[in-house]
Amino acid sequence: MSIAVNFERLKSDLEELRRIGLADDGGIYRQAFSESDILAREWLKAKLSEAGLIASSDGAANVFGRITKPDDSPCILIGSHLDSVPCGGNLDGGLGVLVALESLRCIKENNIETKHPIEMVAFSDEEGRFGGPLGSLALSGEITPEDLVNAVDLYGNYLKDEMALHGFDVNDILHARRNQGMIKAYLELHIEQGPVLDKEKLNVGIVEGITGLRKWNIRLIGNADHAGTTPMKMRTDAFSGLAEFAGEIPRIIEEHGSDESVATIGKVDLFPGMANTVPGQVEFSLDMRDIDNKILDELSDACRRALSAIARRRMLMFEFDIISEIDPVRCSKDIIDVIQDTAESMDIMYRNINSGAVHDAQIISRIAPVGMIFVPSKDGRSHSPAEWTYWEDMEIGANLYLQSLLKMADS
Ligand code: HGY
Ligand code: MN
Ligand code: MN
Repeated sequence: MSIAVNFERLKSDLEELRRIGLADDGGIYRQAFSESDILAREWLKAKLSEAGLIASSDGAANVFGRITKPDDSPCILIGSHLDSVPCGGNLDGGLGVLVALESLRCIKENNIETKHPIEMVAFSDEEGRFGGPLGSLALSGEITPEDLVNAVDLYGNYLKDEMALHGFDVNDILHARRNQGMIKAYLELHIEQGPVLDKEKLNVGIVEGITGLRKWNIRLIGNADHAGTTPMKMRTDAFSGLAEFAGEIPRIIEEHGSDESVATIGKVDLFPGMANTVPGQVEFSLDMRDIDNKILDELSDACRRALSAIARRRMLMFEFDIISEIDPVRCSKDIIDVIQDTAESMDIMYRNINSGAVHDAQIISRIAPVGMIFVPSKDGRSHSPAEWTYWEDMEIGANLYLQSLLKMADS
């Protein structure tokens, strides 16, 4: 192996990053455009400058780092994201960003000249607090002025206001688009966030397909009534509608989904939310995924039909907003081959794998070929303080990433 990552340095970076947004419950709170998310971006920029790399950011507040000054030659883009879900883990996105940083530092320190320039990125709002993966959507030119006006989180905070709090103008997002052809390829290292690699005691997963996603915000509206005086038969109880739908999900997946289909109700708000009042309205999120787009369409259609039947039967109003629709994608076969050959030359135990999580790579695949390297998640846990990857797996994954990157940058 020509050069290797400085793993002690990578570990200490991870430890420093973990302290940004760490709460007493052990969770990471680096939601997009929160104080700690902004701190993490500033911290990364300082790390880039400390390493003598050229730090910059764009209108979507994506943070970039390069060894050489930007010119008009297509680059190999590498990176991931620093934002997290509330009470999340430090490795989801953070590991990919820091392995990209470490790769750039190694290449610079060893004075390696590559045929194609390499640029790293920490994308904004990959977790989709305000809808979809904002930073990569902005880079691929998919954000419109209308998206910017309406971008709001599940608590009613508008993107434009959250960005303005930190001196960003939401309209600058429209200038973040990279011209077609300016990205030759994209490589991302990420934790698997699932149980497969850990169960099979493998060091690495080489990603073939990345799941598609349909994310809705749903309202069922009935009447708020007195909990004591309203007979059961006279109620239009919105929560009962949700409860019935939640019970229907396993049947809907059995009849319309596949073994890779998942559906999650992650956030529920009841109105008026009092113990002695029949809930007049319920607002909840629905996150549906599958690796096959046709199945995903059938799954979402079946959910829509079930919800309208339940609403009709219970005399409820049913409304839903589509928050995000991301199609499943295949990673580039050429990049998979490069990673595979490199893994074999390094005697790394790997398997090819599909991703049940969505990633910035999915969005970037619309403008460039992409590849992803997974490292195992202990017990498959993620989006939780239990998220962890053994140090040796991180080091093996980081070195595979660096060697694969060097091949891509000279191909
Ligand atoms: O939702 C996801 O799959 C990713 O963590 N944003
Ligand atoms: Mn992630
Ligand atoms: Mn995540």
